[in-house]
Amino acid sequence: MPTVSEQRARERYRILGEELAEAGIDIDRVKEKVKAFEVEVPSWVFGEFGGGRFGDYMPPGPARDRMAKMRDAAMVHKLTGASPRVAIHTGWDKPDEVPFDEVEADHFAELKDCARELGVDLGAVNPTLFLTGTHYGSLSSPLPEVREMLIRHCIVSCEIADKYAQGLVTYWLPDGSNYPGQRDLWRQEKLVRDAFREIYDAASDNILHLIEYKLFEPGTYSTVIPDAGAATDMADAMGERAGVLVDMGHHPYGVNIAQIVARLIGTGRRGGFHFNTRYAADDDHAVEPNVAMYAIFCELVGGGVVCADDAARNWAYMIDQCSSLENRIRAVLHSIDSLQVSLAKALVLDRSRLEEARDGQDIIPANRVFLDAFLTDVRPILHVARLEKDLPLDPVVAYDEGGYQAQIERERGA
Ligand code: PSV
Ligand code: MN
Repeated sequence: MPTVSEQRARERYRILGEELAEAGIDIDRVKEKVKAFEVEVPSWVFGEFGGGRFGDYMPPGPARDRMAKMRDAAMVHKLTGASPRVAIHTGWDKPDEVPFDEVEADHFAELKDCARELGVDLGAVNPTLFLTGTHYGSLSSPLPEVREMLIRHCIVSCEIADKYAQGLVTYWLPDGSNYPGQRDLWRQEKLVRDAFREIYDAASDNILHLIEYKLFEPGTYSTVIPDAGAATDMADAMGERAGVLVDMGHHPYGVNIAQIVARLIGTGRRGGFHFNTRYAADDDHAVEPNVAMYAIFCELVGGGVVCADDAARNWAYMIDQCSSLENRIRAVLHSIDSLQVSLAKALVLDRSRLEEARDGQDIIPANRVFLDAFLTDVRPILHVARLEKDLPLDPVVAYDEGGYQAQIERERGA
């Protein structure tokens, strides 16, 4: 016997389906795409990383070791059915007893087994290029021994991705400078390019390498890979199996990220996303289903790189957030919900009416068609998709009503 809220969800789905059918949109097809959408969660969101402000405050119940992070990630997947893989950081998720420069791929066998037993798997592998010894840079460090050690670290990360994860490696470098004159800008970039080439040549052909850019932090005057153009250029220089990773929080306010996405897709680049929201002017906050996110999903859907019939066309989708204040599990659940809302909105966009409005060369009608889909309440689609996957209607509510948070706070201490 369906519960009242289930009945209501199905009734609202039926009414919305009739409305969408008038525009020639098949609600069941939209629902199937929403069911198919997957996004990776980062292991680091569940751990002790991200503090540094507010004294030693940490959102309660942080995972104290790498296996506990997998447990939290598995809980998120259990409630959403949408996050079967966990992105890892080689340096943070190695066994504690193994020194950073002695990490080998097989040190990740146990973590993979643990993830699989919990019903998830390892996802993107992130070489950790910003730990001890990298204060003068990582792959562009003026110290050859640091560069060599980190090139090896990246090659090992590729081996981990090949042997124990999905063949996806995502690079973020802390390299940059704080003042004009501090570094020779091109020399610094050249060192990174040469290192990337060495890593690419050493890695198996199965690996997809995605290069992440960031305008600021930790460099305040320059970063070596400041924007999508630089990342694209470096990926092109690296080789065919390299592309660009877009992290929402890494742009200055006002940058049109949807336009960057449109260009990457239009020029046939391989791409990936680190989802978050830009309020932090960095990558800490949970995703909101706002217009910017909707516009991005319109490009991803229109470009056929999300929930594509040909899965090989899909970009890599990951969440990258780690607030020092929010309950992290709840925040990640909220992000996944927000991504599903944004995807569903982009899928109910009446593209033929949009084309007509565009052809009419009038500004406002096209914007109104675009906003029609944004203003559509697509939650009935999400609800029915979840019911059909035996998932709770609202993962955040289900989390708050379940006992997991109290349990981890008890077990792990405040
Ligand atoms: C850097 O700010 C970043 O966005 C990169 O993706 C890192 O891997 C992650 O955050 C954690 O520092
Ligand atoms: Mn990121």
